Amino acid sequence: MQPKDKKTKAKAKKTKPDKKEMKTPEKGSNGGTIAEEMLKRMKEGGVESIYDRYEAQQPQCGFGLVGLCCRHCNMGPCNVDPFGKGPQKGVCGADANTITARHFTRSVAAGAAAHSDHGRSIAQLLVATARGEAPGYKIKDEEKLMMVAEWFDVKTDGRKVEEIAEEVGEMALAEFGKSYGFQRFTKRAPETRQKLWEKLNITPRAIDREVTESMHRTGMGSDQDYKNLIRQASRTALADGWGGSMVATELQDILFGTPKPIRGKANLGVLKEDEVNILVHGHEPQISEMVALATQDPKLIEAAKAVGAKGINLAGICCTANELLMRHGIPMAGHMKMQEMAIATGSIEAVIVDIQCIMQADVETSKCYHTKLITTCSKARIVGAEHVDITDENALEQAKKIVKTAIDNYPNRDRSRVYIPKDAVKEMVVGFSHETIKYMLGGRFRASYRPLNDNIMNGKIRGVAGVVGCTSPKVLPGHQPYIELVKELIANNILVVETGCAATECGKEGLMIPELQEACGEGLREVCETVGIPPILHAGACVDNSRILIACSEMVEEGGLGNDISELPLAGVCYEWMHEKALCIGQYFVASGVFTVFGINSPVQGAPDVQKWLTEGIEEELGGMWAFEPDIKKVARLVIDHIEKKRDALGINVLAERKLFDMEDRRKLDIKV
Ligand code: NFS
Ligand code: SF4
Repeated sequence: MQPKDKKTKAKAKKTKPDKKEMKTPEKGSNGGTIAEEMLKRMKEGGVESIYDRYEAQQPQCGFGLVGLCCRHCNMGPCNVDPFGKGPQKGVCGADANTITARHFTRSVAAGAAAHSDHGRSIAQLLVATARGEAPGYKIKDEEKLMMVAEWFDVKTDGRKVEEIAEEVGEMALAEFGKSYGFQRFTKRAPETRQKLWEKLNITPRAIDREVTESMHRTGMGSDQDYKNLIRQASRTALADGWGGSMVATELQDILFGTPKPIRGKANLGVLKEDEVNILVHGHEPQISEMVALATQDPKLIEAAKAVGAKGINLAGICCTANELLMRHGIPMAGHMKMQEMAIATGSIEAVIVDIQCIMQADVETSKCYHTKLITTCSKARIVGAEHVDITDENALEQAKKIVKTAIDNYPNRDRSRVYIPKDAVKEMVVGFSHETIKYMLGGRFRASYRPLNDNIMNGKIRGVAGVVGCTSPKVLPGHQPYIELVKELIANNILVVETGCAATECGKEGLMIPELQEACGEGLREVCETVGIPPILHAGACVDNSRILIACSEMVEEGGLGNDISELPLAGVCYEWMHEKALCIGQYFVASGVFTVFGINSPVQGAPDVQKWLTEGIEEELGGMWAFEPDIKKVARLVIDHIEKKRDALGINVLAERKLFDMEDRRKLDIKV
């Protein structure tokens, strides 16, 4: 356990959110939240947690927190004093604006690299599957394959599915490294948006090129104009949102099926006392899909029974969990911040990890129990973990081996140390891909966003909010800002779409069920009841934010709500942002015209000009902008006010009032719209 020093604790408090403001009442058996309960048990058992390590880091470096630390060359590291007393320039002369903007751009590039490299591996898998080189995988959604083929100008007439899939996979791979041209999926954006990107010269080219150029421009002695740097951050982020992430989402749908509404369960209570518990954690569904298949192997189920277990129970953590849940209803144990808590139930035989958001600390936590931590991806090995290399060619075979390892480990479980909080399990309905939303709104024969647009125009639904992204230890146990936020939004008739760990957080607290209509404002409730959707829609993993982009485009295309995404009454929120991927998502939403609010702290706070540019000036250029707001109540207010501002600009607030008058008035207004 980490030593705690009262002084540092006192200082640290300043950076943490205000308790009273954010407390929500989800209770564990000891009266606190489930997280508090698990953390207490971990502490008592001498098991270190993410919060202990966070506390040990206090006070965190003030320069780093506000973006004023540069170590891009060896004349540094250099700091700029945000209070104006110490140095205002690095050794090379770089000022606060340059340092923060460079740092921001590098973070965006790292985020784009992570999502997009994930997309690349899916494209490689599609090619291997089409060539028959990836046993265990198959093409599950031919309709989507044909749709993507059309975007990629791949001929489909008279060709075999495999031929088409191979070419689509090759074309997708070319999106990463082609020498000329732009991301093909950008053509799915509204025309007005495409023209704006063209004018600003930020239409993304090859994905790898944008990441490389960002790394180049942010090195010592290159780009030193913060607005110019942020433009490159936009182009790189767009290469992810309308490129790498969209490739990942669409090709995963082709290989594993496009999600449809399905019931599932979430929270630590999904773990079973009498079954072999296997956790899959990470982001690449090609690995967890094979593990899921392996757990259904009758021979392995028999083997589990032979060691005294009733069966094999698979559960997920992080985005891998979202992927499995929305395609198969496989339960979700928790989000990023809960990975150690899941291990600390003492009930996990194996944690199978692939890439991203996997804490090195999991090695130590696993050692406190009988749990085996197994890495599977050559891109992400961890010292102290067992490594079983999984490739497209050997995935199913290796997955079976790992499942067998977990089964063999079951007799080593120390029952006296098992604690699964039983009440901690909630039902949720997931799988709202944009195709599903469209279908549910419009019906089988005329899938369409028309009913959504109409209900936004008539004011029953005020607008839409995307609530996405990470969880962070900077939000203390017992505080659930996402929960507070989404409750406030639906009460104000705002439809919420969620992805990533934010979605997990709300799902595990029982907020993703149609019955939640009770908590909605009247208009939203009426629409949700009629259409049969929950007011908080689970749209998938973080790469699936690309689904939200497409939904936005389709809303514009449907008509009545302006000519561009920036005119729609919508906003994005990522309160507990943690990973660089979140910053990249934020920037591609802003560059797509969306007002985007991040919580906790601003990464560019140390440079007032950059902060002002991102939160004000950039709106003139892009139609979207950032806000950084630590108070969750104010976050909700910002979203609601923004949505009303957009409604006013569209003239639909007027329309809603005057509709009560007579037909004459309506006719006039209809023409206006
Ligand atoms: Ni997104 Fe998913 Fe979670 Fe954040 Fe990590 S799991 S890709 S990065 S922490 S939402
Ligand atoms: Fe310092 Fe400039 Fe080098 Fe950064 S690039 S470390 S500010 S000298």
